[in-house]
Amino acid sequence: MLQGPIVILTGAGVSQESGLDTFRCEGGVWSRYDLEDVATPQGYQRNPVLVQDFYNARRRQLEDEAVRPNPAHLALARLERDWPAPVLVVTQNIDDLHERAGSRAVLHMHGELRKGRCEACGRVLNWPGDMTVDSRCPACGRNGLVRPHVVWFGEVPLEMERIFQALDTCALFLSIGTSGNVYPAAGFVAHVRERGVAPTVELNLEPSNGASLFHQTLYGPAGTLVPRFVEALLRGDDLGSV
Ligand code: BV8
Repeated sequence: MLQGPIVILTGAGVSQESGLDTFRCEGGVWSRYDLEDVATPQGYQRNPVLVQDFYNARRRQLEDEAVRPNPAHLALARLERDWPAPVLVVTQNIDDLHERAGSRAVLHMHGELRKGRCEACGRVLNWPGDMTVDSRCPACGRNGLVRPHVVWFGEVPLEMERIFQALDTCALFLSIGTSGNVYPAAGFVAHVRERGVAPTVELNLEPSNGASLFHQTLYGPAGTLVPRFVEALLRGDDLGSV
């Protein structure tokens, strides 16, 4: 029977049934914006107003009371509560739906939409409302140097040391709702496989770029698959039978 710590990588697919757009699916975020313009430091340098507006729109969407944790988020929070070893969610998402579902061990490797960072004093700030190019840092008082606390392409993801420590000691690696396009997250499954100890499982709507690297793959909407998978895990079922 499977025992020990679980690491769960999530991507935009886990929030899709909560009404948040994914990036690379039909009509996704990158079909409406060029990521070079809104998710790179160069894009921010070129047109900070466009980038601030891009994140303001996504932050406002998160405020919409129709955007709530879905059964996948809730099942992962239940797994953390009921599993007899640590459960760590490593999310590429910048929404706060895992936390709102009740997950407490969550690492946002690409940052958080409802946070800002002052480039003058370095402080990470709670920022639930709009941010502009003139926003004032409440910590140091400087104007115009607050940016979204988000990891853009070409920037170093957050918490990498903690993430690799968890990957190196996990008894199970789950990947949920990610296309496996963005590194280093897309490389986590290969890293776990190199160790050759923990089973690796992909739960997604369709095969990701890294599908062949998973011991087991299950396809369907996360809101249906994840509760079923968590139920089977907690019952001690053989994972192959899920
Ligand atoms: C870095 C900003 C150096 C926040 C994002 C090799 C090694 C290292 C780096 C690279 C490398 N090759 C290339 C790179 C550079 C680059 C990169 O990966 N480029 C890609 C385009 C090739 N990586 C970087 O620049 C990273 N930094 O490497 O620094 C370093 C490396 C290691 C250690 C130290 C330093 C920084 C990457 C972060 C970029 N920022 N976002 C924001 O605006 O949100 S990434 C962007 O894509 C999104 O934020 C998202 O987080 C991320 C991943 O997308 P997914 O979550 O997978 O979403 P996607 O739409 O693609 O897929 C959704 C999936 O869900 C689909 O498969 C779909 O089928 C499924 N789905 C849909 N609905 C459902 C569903 N599944 C289940 N149920 C449903 N209902």
